[in-house]
Amino acid sequence: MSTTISTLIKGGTVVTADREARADVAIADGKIVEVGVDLEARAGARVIDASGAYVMPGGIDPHTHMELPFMGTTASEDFFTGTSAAFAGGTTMILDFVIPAPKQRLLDAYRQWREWAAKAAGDYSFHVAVTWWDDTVHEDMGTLTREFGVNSFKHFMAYKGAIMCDDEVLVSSFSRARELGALCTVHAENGELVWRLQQEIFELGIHGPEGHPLSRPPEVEGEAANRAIRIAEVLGVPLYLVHTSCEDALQAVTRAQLEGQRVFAEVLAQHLVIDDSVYRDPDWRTAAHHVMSPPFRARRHQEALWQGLQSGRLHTTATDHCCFCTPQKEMGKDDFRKIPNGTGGVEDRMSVLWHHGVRTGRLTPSEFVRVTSTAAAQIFNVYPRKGAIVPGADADLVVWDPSGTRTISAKTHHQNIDFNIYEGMEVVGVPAITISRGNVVWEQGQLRSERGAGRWVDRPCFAPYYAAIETARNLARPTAVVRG
Ligand code: URQ
Ligand code: ZN
Ligand code: ZN
Repeated sequence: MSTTISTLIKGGTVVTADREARADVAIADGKIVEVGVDLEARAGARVIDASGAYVMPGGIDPHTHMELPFMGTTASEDFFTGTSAAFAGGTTMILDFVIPAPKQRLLDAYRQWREWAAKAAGDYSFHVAVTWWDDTVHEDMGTLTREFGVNSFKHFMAYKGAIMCDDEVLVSSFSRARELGALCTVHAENGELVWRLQQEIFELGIHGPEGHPLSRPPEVEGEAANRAIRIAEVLGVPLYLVHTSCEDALQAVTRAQLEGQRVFAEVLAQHLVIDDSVYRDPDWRTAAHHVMSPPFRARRHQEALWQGLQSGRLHTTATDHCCFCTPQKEMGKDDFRKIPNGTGGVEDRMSVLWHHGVRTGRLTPSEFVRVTSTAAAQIFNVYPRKGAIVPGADADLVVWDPSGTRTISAKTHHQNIDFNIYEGMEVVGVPAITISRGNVVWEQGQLRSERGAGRWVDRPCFAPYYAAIETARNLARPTAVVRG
């Protein structure tokens, strides 16, 4: 049965994670149906002229927090406005987070987040955070993997007194993830040290946003990264570190990877290009708007992160898009510990990475596709449905104009936040057209997103693969020689 091609993207250079070549892309019923040279458009099909442009898989942002209730307020970006802004930046799928309150059933929290996300314009999936432990958590993790398409569980090692996991929770949850073949992800900062440093710094009389990075030095992230990696190693589970922000954490990741441990790591676009001088800005609002965790670091960490990305030790890029407007940030006007942590950027990630990554020669176009889309699809097991340009894949595509320019600004962005951490940054490389499951949702500066058009994306577990590999690895370990 020949499918009726609805859209034909002609004349572009198709770029995937492993190659770039001149090719046309035919779309029907929301799927890619053919990729080849000089494809013919059927009568009635829309033809998109992509000559001079790249045709890439739609971006996947593996780390966002739309409408997150956090630190006494709720993030200002919701699932509709956030996935719409993502389209404007070339991103067609987000992986967000269900974050249960301590003692809240994971399943109840999951259902709540699914209700919130029903308004999404773009496709989405959820990591589910384990913020406490008892038998119901053990049970719900199983139900979420078997019946609800969840294959990743998040652990915050920071945020003491709120959602922080101690080692007991980490060990219980990582062990359960191993049984299920699910992936463990961590926010690696030592929450006890942060808590102590926050008190000491505040008592010294430092109450402004400049106190925030002082309470979360790189060592605090390095310790937690190493601890999570070692726990994962002993338990024989793969691990994914979110927002790796400094050399200290990257060194822990590098050591483990060199020893053959399966450790994936993510870097945020903003940590690659913004440094900690923002906290010394005389305008309180500017400094407060950059309060996120881990904080922006001294410039020397950025080169290490770029090297990590170029060498493949950092696999994915994300944004941790968690927006709080100025009045919300002012909740911490007199106490930096009360400034809601989070920054935006879901609309800017791909242009920032193209401008600072591809145009500087740090990344090839294919590496750009890998770190903005394909790696996340593969790690979280939605490839090749997502992150690929092959027949059968969802028609999530971006027609990328490598010479288009944009000056990033809160005055013109589509994100629901009154500040932009990249304010004034001039970038070269912009999405001309974004296509979500075959629908043109962004074209020449016009958003055509539709409330509720986004779909939940199931993510199957890896059980047979990881369990087998890790078991083999553990069995291969030299057994201790007990001397008589
Ligand atoms: O820690 C996170 O990832 C969430 C709560 C967003 N906030 C942040 O500062 N990164
Ligand atoms: Zn985090
Ligand atoms: Zn986050």
